[in-house]
Amino acid sequence: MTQALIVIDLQNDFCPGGALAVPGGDDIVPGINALMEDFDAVVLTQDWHPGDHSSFASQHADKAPMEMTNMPYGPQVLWPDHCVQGSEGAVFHPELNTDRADQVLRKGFRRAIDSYSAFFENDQKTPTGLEGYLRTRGIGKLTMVGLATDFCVNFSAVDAAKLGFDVTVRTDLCRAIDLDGSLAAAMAGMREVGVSLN
Ligand code: VGL
Ligand code: ZN
Repeated sequence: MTQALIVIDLQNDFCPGGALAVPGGDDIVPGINALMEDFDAVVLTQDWHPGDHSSFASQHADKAPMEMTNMPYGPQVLWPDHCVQGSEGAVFHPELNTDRADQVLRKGFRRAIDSYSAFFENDQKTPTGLEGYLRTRGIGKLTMVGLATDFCVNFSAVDAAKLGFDVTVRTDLCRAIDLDGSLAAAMAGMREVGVSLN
């Protein structure tokens, strides 16, 4: 079966020094570059928000980063401004081997909807198109790595498993935000839908 490595959001803003830095986010880059050798296909995802994105706390009066709000599609964490389209923070980590990528999938570009998952936006029904890309290439087995374990990796892995892909998350090549128990919840949620956690 054709296998793809899906590298989630390895961008400057999620690495130390970035706007939404994930602790140790850059430590995983060499291991991910090495792992690319083992795959038929490599897909990179890129968080790609307009400057006035509704997931930014700065767009909500009286809200601070990491607080919750209610969106028409459900509860949403409010983040510091990050991965703004065309900004340095949205660029991939400089050491990531982007040359090896067959496909770069941008997500979170609609102002009104966040998109943690590489497959569906946070309304859980607007597709990004990645499912079609993978299926039309005959790819059935996915390995996921990147940032952050408990948000974009988690949502991508759960959606992929629900869509019927065989999914492994290499947790040693992921790093977490871990907000109010989100990492433990993510691990349990991924296990529940049959994601292999290695
Ligand atoms: C992410 C929060 C906001 C992620 C993206 O890549 O996990 N987290 N946007
Ligand atoms: Zn984002």
